[in-house]
Formats: sequence, structure tokens, C-alpha cells
Amino acid sequence: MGSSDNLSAVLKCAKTIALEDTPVPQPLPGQVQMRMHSVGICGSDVHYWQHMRIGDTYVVPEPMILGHESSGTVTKLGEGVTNLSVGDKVAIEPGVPCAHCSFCKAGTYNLCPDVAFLATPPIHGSLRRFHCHAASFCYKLPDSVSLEEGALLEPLAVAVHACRRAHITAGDRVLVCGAGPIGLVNAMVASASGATDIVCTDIDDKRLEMAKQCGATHVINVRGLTNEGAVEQIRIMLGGHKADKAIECSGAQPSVKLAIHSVKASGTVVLVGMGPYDEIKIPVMTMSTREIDIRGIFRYANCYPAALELVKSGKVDIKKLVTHRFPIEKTVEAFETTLRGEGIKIVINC
Ligand code: 572
Ligand code: ZN
Repeated sequence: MGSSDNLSAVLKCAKTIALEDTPVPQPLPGQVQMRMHSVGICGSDVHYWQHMRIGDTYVVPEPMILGHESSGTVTKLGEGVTNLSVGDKVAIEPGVPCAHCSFCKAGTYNLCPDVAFLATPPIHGSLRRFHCHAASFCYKLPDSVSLEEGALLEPLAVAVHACRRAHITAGDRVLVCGAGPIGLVNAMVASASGATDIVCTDIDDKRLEMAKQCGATHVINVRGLTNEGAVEQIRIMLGGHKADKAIECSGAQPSVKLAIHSVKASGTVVLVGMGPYDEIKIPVMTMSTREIDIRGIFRYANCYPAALELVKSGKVDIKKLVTHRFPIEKTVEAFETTLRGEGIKIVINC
């Protein structure tokens, strides 16, 4: 076992992942086959594992292979592939859009209604030894970027997209709400984009310590604070100013409210985090009278090259987020560790 089998992490039913040998897939035209190397565990993988669904739209009706933050080494080229060679180390962008719809044509391919996104039903994920993927959504890694870093380009791409949607530029004062993996990558990208003041909030001091390593210039534990108290503390941390932009990564109602109250008139709030409810209360008067833009994000488009450049240039040290590594045989332990909220980013080696 190891290099010829295709050990795969298959979600069978709620709370049950089986490690099973599955057929080694062969690349279709335009695809490459890869020997997978690193796969990060994302909150959505854990959610599917626990509930077999995310909301009412994404339901897992039959066994599905998990994993979408991934990298590997090219082992075979499908017909017509010219951008990669056997032996190349690549990061995999997990969403392959249709290329023909109006969103794809406009470049906003993250909004393609027919996108095939790894580990999102009905598409299997990449937490397995061999996987095939569209070659044009595989990015060759330079020697200076490791395969582990390649896998983490995925959450980093989410942050590149969020910071673009927030229009973060040099000199900005930024509030990042939530210091989980997505909050931390947003702090990193905001810092790399030249933001001079970055305040991170959370309710866990350990996470806030990590935020300081990821570019946060100030951190604040908002547990037990009133909205007004937190707004005031953030204003003091920002030298008496409100934030220019806020990136909300927790999805928690009080945090969304805090973000809206903490940005200046004409500021922008990007909602990245998703809570359990589709509807939350928004302070509409505050938002409207101060012309605050509230923007959503859905994954990312055209962000992998920038994410790779941030790592290659050393502007972002993404590997510092990795707190645990497990071999694929110990996938269940890796998921249980993630579920317990231990560590930040947990990576499985295939
Ligand atoms: O890495 C991309 C990613 N996107 C997430 C969550 C985790 N990882 N999003 C939140 C959940 N949605 S979804 O529409 N869905 C499960 C497809 O609810 C996608 C974006
Ligand atoms: Zn994800």
C-alpha cells in the first residue's frame, strides 16, 4: 500500500469516514492525474462529516470523498495538456467552472451555476492518493514553494478575494472579526496589501495570540463586551479613528453588528463568515445613513496566481498556520482534532 493503491477518505454517512481503496482515475482530455501530497481540512469538510449537508442546497445523498484544499505531483497527462509536465508539483484550484455561461465569460467564474467544486455534492473531493483535475486549474509550484504551502493556497485565495472585495489598499485601517483560519489568512493578506492597522477580534485568547503572528497590530477579546464597549475599544486602538474596512469572518450576529458599527461612514464590510442562519439582523439605519457597503463573497475567482505570488515572495508565511499533520490513514483522528477546535490548520499527508 502507498504508491499504487488509491486510499481515499470517503464520507459514508453522518459522523462516519471510511478509508477505502478506490479505482485510480485516468485523466480525461484536458486533465492531469496527480499523486496527492497535502490536503488541508476545511470547516465545510467537517460540516459535511457531521451533518451530511450544508443548508438545504448541498446535501450528500451517497458516499463522497472529502477534501478540497490540496496539492500533488503530476503523474499523467490527459490528451491535449500542454501547460504541465509529469513530475510538476501543483496546487489545485478546486472549482472548475463551465467556461460558457455569462459569469464565466465575465471572469466571475466563482458564480458559475455549473461549477464542479471538489467535495461539494455531487463532486468527489481530493483527499485520496490519486486524483484527476482540469490542468488549467492546476498551478505549477516553483521549487521555493512546498506542496504543503500549495494546498494552503486555497484558504489564502479566499482571503485574496475578500481583501479585493473590500478594496484593501496601502494605509488602510482594517478590522478582521474572527481569528479562525479564515480570519487569520485575511489578516495576513490585509497586511501584505499594505494595511497599516489591523485589529483582530475573537473570543479565544490563544487564537488572538496567533493573530498577532499573522499581521494583526492589535487584538481584542470581545467575549462579555457590549457592542458599544467593543466599538469604543477598537476606535481607541485605531488612534481615535474608525476602520476603513471590516472583514467579518465569524458569521456571528453580534460580530456582524460590531463590524458595521466599527467602520467609518463610506466604509466597507465584507461578510465572509457564515453562521447557521440564512437571515440575521442588520443595523440598517446605521448602514444607510453612513453609506456603508456590505458585500458578500463566494469562494474566489482569479485569485490563485496572487495567492501563489504572496507565498513565493515571502509576503505571506502561510505554513505557520499548520499546527497538526496526520497521514491519510489517520484521517478520522485529524477530523476529530479539527472538530475539537484544537490547533488552527490541520493538514493530511496522502
Ligand atoms: O474553500 C472554499 C470554501 N467555501 C466555503 C466554505 C468552505 N470553504 N463557503 C461557505 C459555504 N458555501 S456553500 O454555498 N456551499 C457548501 C457550497 O454553503 C460555499 C462557500
Ligand atoms: Zn474550504
